[in-house]
Amino acid sequence: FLPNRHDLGVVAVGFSGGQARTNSCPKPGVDAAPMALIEAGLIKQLEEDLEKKVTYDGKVHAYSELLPTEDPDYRGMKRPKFASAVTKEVSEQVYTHAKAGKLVVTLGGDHSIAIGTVSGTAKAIRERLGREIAVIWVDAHADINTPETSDSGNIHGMPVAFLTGLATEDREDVFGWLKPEHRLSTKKLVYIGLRDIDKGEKKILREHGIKAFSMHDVDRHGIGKIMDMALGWIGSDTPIHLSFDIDALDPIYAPSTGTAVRGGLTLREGDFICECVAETGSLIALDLVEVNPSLDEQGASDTVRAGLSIVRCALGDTLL
Ligand code: B3U
Ligand code: MN
Ligand code: MN
Repeated sequence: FLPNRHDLGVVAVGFSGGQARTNSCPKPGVDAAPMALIEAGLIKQLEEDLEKKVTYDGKVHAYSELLPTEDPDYRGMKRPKFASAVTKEVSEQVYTHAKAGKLVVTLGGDHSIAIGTVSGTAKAIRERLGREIAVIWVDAHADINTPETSDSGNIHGMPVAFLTGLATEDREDVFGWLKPEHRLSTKKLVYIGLRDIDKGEKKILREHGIKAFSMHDVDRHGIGKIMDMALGWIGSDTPIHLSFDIDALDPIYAPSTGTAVRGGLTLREGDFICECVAETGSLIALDLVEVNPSLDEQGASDTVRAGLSIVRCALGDTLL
């Protein structure tokens, strides 16, 4: 039932509007990540070392044609119209690949783009296989704020709320385009790596019984046991969308990211998560987000290299 594991669709999303500090001054750089990853050899490695067939339009999409003339805060969200328009477009791009039976790799961009990627695969897999997807969200943060619980108004802290329907909006130009077929069940969501969660988010996680493995859990059980439990929760033969925020890794390994939090996963733990998902044979999509090569110049190449490793491991690169 799964996509052909050797047939990849790559989407490069140069979008940083989901972590705007102010309307006029977003924290720049995260939109440069796809090019940095590709220049470091990502596509080449997939094609040559991993022998994948890669469909890629050769572009890093900036979606500047979607930039609204005015984009005032709405329900506390910053740049809501632009983020909505971009993620809607990403959703259609990802949907097209997934519907055609491809495993979709999306290079971000900030994590708001997952509103597009997950909604795209959820819809495609429903139509193609009549199945609900599961999502493994690897991140220091839960990204499950609703517009009302968010302190920052940054949409990259909200994608999971919109995807699960915990946040909804009627306005078509502010995520109202998200329909039931795009959505993800809170029961099919598993977090790994959490260590910086807002008060409102904790309440949401608790009240909805969402499965979450924090760094405390990783320390207690070890990453091997965590992966057994995470995959056990999802159940075998369930299509898996892996959304990997590079800030899940400890800043020692991935310093170049917008909101680094100490005490994270080691590089090996990050790779191991991806290898375990690859072994299931159920991976349908991978997002790699929040790499920001312009922050911490020294660490940028380490961070890009860590990102490359994550992608290779998720796509089944093994030593033997
Ligand atoms: N929870 C905070 C911080 C945050 C979430 N995601 C990132 N940072 N990268 C917020 O803004 O919602
Ligand atoms: Mn994130
Ligand atoms: Mn994060």
